[in-house]
Amino acid sequence: MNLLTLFAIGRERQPDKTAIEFRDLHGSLAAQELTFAGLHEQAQSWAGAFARMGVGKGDRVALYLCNRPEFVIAYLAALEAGAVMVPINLRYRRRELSHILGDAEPALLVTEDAQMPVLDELSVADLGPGTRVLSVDRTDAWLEGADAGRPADGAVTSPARAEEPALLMYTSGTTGTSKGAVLSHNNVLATVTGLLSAWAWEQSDVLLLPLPLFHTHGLVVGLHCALAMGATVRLRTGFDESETVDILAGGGASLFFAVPTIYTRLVDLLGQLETTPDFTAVRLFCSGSAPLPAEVHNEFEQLSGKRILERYGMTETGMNFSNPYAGPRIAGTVGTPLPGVFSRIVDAEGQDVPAGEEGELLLRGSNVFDHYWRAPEKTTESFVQDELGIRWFLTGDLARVDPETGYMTLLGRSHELIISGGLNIYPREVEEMLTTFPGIEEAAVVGEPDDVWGEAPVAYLVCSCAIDEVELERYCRSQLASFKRPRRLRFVEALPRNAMGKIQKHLLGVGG
Ligand code: MCA
Ligand code: AMP
Repeated sequence: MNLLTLFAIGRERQPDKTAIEFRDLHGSLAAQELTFAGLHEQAQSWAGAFARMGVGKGDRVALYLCNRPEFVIAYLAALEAGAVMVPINLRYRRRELSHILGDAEPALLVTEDAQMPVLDELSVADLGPGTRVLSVDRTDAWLEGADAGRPADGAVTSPARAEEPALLMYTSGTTGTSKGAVLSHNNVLATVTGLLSAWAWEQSDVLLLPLPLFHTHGLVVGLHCALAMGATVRLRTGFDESETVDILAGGGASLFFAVPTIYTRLVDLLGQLETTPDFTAVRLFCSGSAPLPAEVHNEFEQLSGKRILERYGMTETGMNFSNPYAGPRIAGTVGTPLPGVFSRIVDAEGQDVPAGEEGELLLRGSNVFDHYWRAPEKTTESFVQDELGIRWFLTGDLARVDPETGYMTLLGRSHELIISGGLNIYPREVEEMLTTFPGIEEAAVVGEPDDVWGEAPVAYLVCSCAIDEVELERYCRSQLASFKRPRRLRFVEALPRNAMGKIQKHLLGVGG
């Protein structure tokens, strides 16, 4: 079974039911509704066009699109063609885009007219000679006659086998550039089937989804589970507090998946309302991608009457741990392993620690990816083998299991990763960019606590001359996704270093 056969099960249950109900909250895209059958038909048609353009087994199809039905159509079409989908964060700019495109070498870059100004900044070399750019707003230019290339039986394609790759997902790299995690159909299937049973998905479910489809949370946890179950997704281009409360209180969704920043904002809004909205119709509120502060967890319950289910995942692994659907959901924990996920917590020597003690979390299971794209040494560094020869993935997350409840708490990360509003920022990438600004000699970026975003990047700078902060902010925005730009600058004479010359980041920090 591959992902398409899984989705066919959902579709065939009720082909005429709404699969995607779409609204563009801030832009000008038309509202749309697509049935499962309609979605399938369009995906087939686009797959025909892709195949006629030469896209085949194992080729990469990159999507640089906002949340919109065409994202889903293009994704399914890529799978139909046997291709591997590469989702790209819409906030990425030239530096990030050229790295991903250069590394993935996609045959197609499927985008939209609104992104053309960003893509116009890319040179031919950035884009790669073999990459063809298609806008979903101009399907006339490339979809016409797509059916002409379609065999009589309607099978346009060569879908992949279960062990072949479905997704190439770029995740922030410790080396300053992101690396592509290759996820097979089987890997994604393992997460999806695990979640369908763990969270008791039903065909009648309606998921309100404000999260971007270019990350695992929106794509795999949200879209994939809904397609597999034949449930409806109310897809939004982003998050809007008032619309969310209106839909949820109006009985318009049974499921809501979000990151902690979204719950923080909902708590703020709910706290200001005179009457408590009735969320009875919502059977599950989920949080993940970053730690959900216990006070937000508890305040949300007081204000909404609903207890959030927190879970834990990674791009490389899909979902790993979850609080129970039926059972106590403990704030500050991520619960227990999902079906088919195996975990260990080890000390610095790689020895298992007793329950209650802290160590690095190791994972294995069908959900765990096999390798990073074209980066064998990064793959080797990311796994260890046990005495039975079984490979365990080194998550870099520090964790402890409560000996009484068996629930796991995440304590931090062994790398320097900053998570801002559910989006990852690797300090090294920002530091490298900052030192290309005239006058900045050295830069160290650290995460500091932030009430709304969870963490925010703060830059410590050693400069040879006065820096124009407005100019620097403009430069940061032009070089990297805007969420990565330092929120505060601190000018220092020198960065603290140890005897080896390594920057001692722990000596920087709040007010440091
Ligand atoms: C937006 N901005 C941010 C962030 N998002 N700044 C810091 N951190 C962020 N996360 C900035 C923009 O750059 C912009 O700045 C300003 O906020 C307004 O942008 P806007 O798009 O209007 O923001 P928003 O719509 O309010 O977005 C906030 C958000 C969004 C809804 C929380 O960040 C979001 O969807 N986050 C979730 C991402 C996600 O799905 N992560 C999962 C990946 P300016 O105005 O200055 O330009 S992790 C994953 O998938 C793993 C496997 C897992 O476990 O789930
Ligand atoms: P990504 O690299 O985008 O796949 O993000 C994965 C990382 O997000 C994990 O390694 C964790 O550090 C973090 N993460 C995901 N879910 C949670 C959670 N519920 N609590 C704390 N951290 C989380």
